[in-house]
Amino acid sequence: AKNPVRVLVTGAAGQIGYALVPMIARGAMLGPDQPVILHMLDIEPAAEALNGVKMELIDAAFPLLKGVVATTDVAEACKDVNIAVMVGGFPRKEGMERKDVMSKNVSIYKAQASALEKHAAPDCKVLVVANPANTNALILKEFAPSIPAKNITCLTRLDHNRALGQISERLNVHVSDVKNVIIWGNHSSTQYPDVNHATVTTSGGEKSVREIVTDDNWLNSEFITTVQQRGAAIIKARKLSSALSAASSACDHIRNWVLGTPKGTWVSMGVYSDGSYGIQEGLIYSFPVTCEKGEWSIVQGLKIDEFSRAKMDATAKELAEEKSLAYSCLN
Ligand code: NAX
Repeated sequence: AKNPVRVLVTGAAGQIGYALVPMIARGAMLGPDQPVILHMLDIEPAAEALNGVKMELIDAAFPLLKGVVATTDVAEACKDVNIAVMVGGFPRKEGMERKDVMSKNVSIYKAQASALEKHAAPDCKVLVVANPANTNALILKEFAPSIPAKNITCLTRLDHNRALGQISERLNVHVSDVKNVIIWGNHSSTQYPDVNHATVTTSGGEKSVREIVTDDNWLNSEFITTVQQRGAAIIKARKLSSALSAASSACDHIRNWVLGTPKGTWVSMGVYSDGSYGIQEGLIYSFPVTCEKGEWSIVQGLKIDEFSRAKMDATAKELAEEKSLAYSCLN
């Protein structure tokens, strides 16, 4: 039998945490034959609720779940973890300045970077979910210099899956027959959901989405804004932000990263830019990637038209601004 993998979930007493931990314990993240030990971290005010989640995990009697650590101690939470899913953070509250929210998250991610660096397994893979996800991941990278930059990523897979979902609804095809959309940039409303390379599998073979969706106007405007604004639409409907879809996408992100992407398919991940597609180095930016043997690589050589270029640069500009704001919080 395989040795258990230790998976950290921070903010585990929150709503995404509550949806995510059972998925991990069922094998949705690492596969149906991979035992796991869950490490759950939250802060003191949520300690009792966190313990309640631990009780429920025990009560669910998951065959793959070989242990549960529930703690408010960051060092204990990070001890020997192989995967870290960072969901905990400080949410923006009404009337708060952007800088104040950034400042809170910078200090959280700075401290948790050090804890991961000291206590996690040396090859630990990190996924940041908490917003501002790209910039939190960047801070984590800066303050955990011994963790390879390629091991630190942020979640844009939810946006990617939302884009697949919109195409599938529009064409009335199954979502698993749609692939190779791209989310470029920031996990924010400036993200650019790009369908120029996306395809649909039909009875007549693989066709480009541009070819099948003849309404360019829909693809160039409503499709993009629907994906960009989907988080807000969920809040409006549920009075709570996305949780099950965020949790499921976090599992997809790690599963593809660790176990690979299918041949001919790419996914979107927020990763440290190496300058590909003219995106400045030093930002965590969402790119199309394929994964093999536990490593992602950015899909190269895609043709970028002027419309896309402008949108890709606009979201990079926002990330550069977030980065300066984050750095100004360090002083
Ligand atoms: P909740 O407020 O329900 O849960 C957050 C949890 O984090 C709480 O239990 C809180 O006590 C805990 N926490 C706060 N500070 C912590 C710290 N320093 N260490 C450990 N835990 C800490 O929020 P939820 O709806 O679960 O969302 C979590 C985060 O995901 C938010 O930042 C949210 O904005 C972000 N999202 C990111 C998405 C993405 O695609 N990247 C989509 C969904 C979601 O909006």
